[in-house]
Parts: sequence; structure tokens; C-alpha cells
Amino acid sequence: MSRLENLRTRLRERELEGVLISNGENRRYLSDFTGSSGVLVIGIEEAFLVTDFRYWEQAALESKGFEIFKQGPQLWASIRELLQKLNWERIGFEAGTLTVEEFQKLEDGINPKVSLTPVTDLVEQLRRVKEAREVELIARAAAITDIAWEKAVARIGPGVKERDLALEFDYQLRLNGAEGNAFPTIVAFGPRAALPHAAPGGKEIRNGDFVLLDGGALYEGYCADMTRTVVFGKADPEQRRIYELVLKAQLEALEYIRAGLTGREIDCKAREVISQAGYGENFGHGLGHSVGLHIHENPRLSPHESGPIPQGAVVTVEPGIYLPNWGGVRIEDLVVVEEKGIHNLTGSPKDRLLEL
Ligand SMILES: [Mn+2]
Repeated sequence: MSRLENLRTRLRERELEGVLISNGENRRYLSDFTGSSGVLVIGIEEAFLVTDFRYWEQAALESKGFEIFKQGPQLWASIRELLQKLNWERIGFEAGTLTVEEFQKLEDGINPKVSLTPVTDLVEQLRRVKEAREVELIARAAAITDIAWEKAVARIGPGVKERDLALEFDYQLRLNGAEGNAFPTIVAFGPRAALPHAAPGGKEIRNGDFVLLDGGALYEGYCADMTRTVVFGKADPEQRRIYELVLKAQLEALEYIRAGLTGREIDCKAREVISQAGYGENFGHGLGHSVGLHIHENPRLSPHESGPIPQGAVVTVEPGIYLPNWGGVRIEDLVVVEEKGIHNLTGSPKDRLLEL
């Protein structure tokens, strides 16, 4: 069934005559439109893309099956005008995306018989299971990420600052085919590796520092996500011990994952390894998250995810241990969840703590 037909099934279930899709990733998922502005107006029979002059030609090329509704000077006034013609009474809008201001502009002057209904997860539910084509694009983004990591690591040397390494990695992503970053690259040296989401700064590398890099390519709208931790110079036994513990937790989780297990069960598999070694308090985030058009999607691998992880989900597996004023280790791969196991899309080496 097509994505649009799947959506329409959900509209019928919720007794909606139509829905307004304003979330950019959902818009792209349903219509293939890559522009940065526009709203989909989708009914049981109809499908419109409301967008402005800049995109009329592009939208007609990209969004087959959608009628282009030419937006006037005011987007929400144009949408009201279209809705007036369609004469729907029960219309959904995306509660997680539409701002209060946009809602007010939409509602102001709308036919009083129309009821506007907030909907959540309408399209996101469909996006949980990736199609083969989507997996291919994510795999490509992951492969570019591997290359960028390999090239960036080769440039680490005396005098290098966190932001230099981040810039080199970003440059290599673009050079190797990425359209951009899936998210701003995280680089942390030494004790700063204890901050799970450190913004790269002016810190210069020192002998014996951990080097943690978390980044990913964006390729045809799809994200990759990977973290590697290495040491500049010689690793001490404590660094090696923590690294091996995190690696063990990750490998056990990777070995365990298959479709149908809950996000909680998978998270627990890795968390047990770390907790039993006495570092439970130092692994303060979930084991992983889904990745697709957006970098953080559902379902998650976390203690809060009670639902089963479906076949075709693409998730990160990223245990970490963070020790304040000392440093931290995170190892993150991106994998496709399959019936009997996983397909790992990340190829960068991790089997031992790399010393540069
Ligand atoms: Mn991640």
C-alpha cells in the first residue's frame, strides 16, 4: 500500500475528512517534496500541496499525485480558501508542529462548522518501519559517515582543537556525498568526553586525551548517526577498562536484538552489563533511538519503551559511561532490526580502543 493510502486508512479510523500536514519531514515522506515551505492538505480522495511561488515548478516535478495549490501572500489564508472549497467539517492538524500563532491564523475566519482536531503520531507511526528504499538511503548515509570518520581521524595531531576535528569531519561528509549533517557534530577531548552532548570548542588536544566524536551524514533527507571514542597517544589501563566495558555492553545488545523484543528489554540487556560493573549511574541516557528523515525518531531503545520494536526499524545502539572530571566513552552503531537479528550499517572499527 502506498504511504498516502496508509495515511488515509488512519484518517478513516479517526473519522477525519482531511488533515493538514505541516511537519517538514512528514511533508517530504508523503509527497517527496523537498522544499522548505508548504502544507499538505490531504483528504480521503484529494491531495494538495499548498506552497509559494518559489516552489511551484519544483513541487510539480517532485510531488506526483499532489495537486499544487498556489499560495497567495498569506499561507493560512490560502489554506482556509482551499478548505472552504473542500467543505470538510472534521479536519486534523499536527499538534506537535503547528504553532499557536499558526493555529490562530488558520482558525481566524474559518467556517464555524469546521472542527479542527489535534492529531499526534499520525504520520510518525507510518515512519517507524522503514521501506527497503529508505534503508538503502540510510545505509548510504552511514557509509559516508564511516569514510568521513576515517579521513578525519587521520588528521588528528598535536595542536588540533575540538572544533578543527569537527570541521574536518563535516568537510569530509560533504566531500564524500552528504548533503549536510544529520545533526551538529559533537567532539569532546579529555575530561569533556564526560559530557554526552558536548559542543566542540577551542580545547587543544593533549597526550592521553580521549577523543569522542558523534556525527552523521544527511543523504537525500535521511540521517546517519555514529559515535567512536579513541585515545590520542597511549591509553591508560582505566581508559582501556571502561572502553572494554562499554564495548561489551554494546556487543551483547547487538547480539540480542531482533524484531518483537521491546525497547525496554533491549535497553536492559546493555544496561545490565554496565550496572553490574558498578557504573549504572554513569549511563544516564537510553540505549538508542530510531533514525530516519529525523535524527531522533520512535520507537526508542529505552527503559520507557514498552512496545515491541518492529522488523524494519532502524535504530542506534549507543551505550556510554561518563565519569565527571575524567572523561567518557560512547560507542554507537546504526542497525536495521530484522526478524532474527540485525543488519549493522556502521562499519567503522571499534574492536579495541584505538590509540593515535
Ligand atoms: Mn544517537
